Amino acid sequence: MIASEAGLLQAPVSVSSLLMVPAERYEVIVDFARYAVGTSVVLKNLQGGDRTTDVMRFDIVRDAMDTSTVPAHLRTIRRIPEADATVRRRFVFERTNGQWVINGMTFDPTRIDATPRVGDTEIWTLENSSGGWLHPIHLHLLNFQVLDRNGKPPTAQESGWKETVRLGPNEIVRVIMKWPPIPANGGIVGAFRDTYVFHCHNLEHEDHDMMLQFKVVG
Ligand SMILES: [Cu+2]
Repeated sequence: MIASEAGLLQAPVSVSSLLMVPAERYEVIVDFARYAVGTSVVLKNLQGGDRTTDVMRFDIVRDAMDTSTVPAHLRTIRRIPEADATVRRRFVFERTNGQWVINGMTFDPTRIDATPRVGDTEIWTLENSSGGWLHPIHLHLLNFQVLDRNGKPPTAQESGWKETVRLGPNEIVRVIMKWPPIPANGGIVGAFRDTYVFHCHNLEHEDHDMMLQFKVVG
């Protein structure tokens, strides 16, 4: 595995399976060299039950030479220091009174739920207190880093730049982000200082307004 939603990882991670939730994207390099011609390799969805178990089949039909290698170092990712954070926010994702809510609220286009300031570093604590449900949390506008998951550092798979994070049943995930600094040319400041949403990316949850919005100010 070499990349997550927002680009390359610092180093490749060797995996035989990946835990993925809706809206997450991972990039992988598959080495078929070990398989003989005539072999079929099937990419499986291990959580698909009997509906979507087989995702994709690769038929090994010929020999070919590939001299490429995967670099041991892909890019340098500077971890955002936790000490840089000056603002902390907490969002609780749950099901209440038959509705999917964040901090007890559903989406309201006339309400601003957070006003991060340009240049600030923030830590968001995402809590899933309604056991049994998994919520993929997706932020618009910017990429973040996973600070910890249930108090433990992120796995290598989750250690790159992200814009969607898995929030499993009864989990607490902290993410850290730096709000876009004012760019030198000033040209896109206006675009930053605007209203954006963040939401659960389960379609049936987001379609029932499990979404809040923030307005970037400053
Ligand atoms: Cu959800």
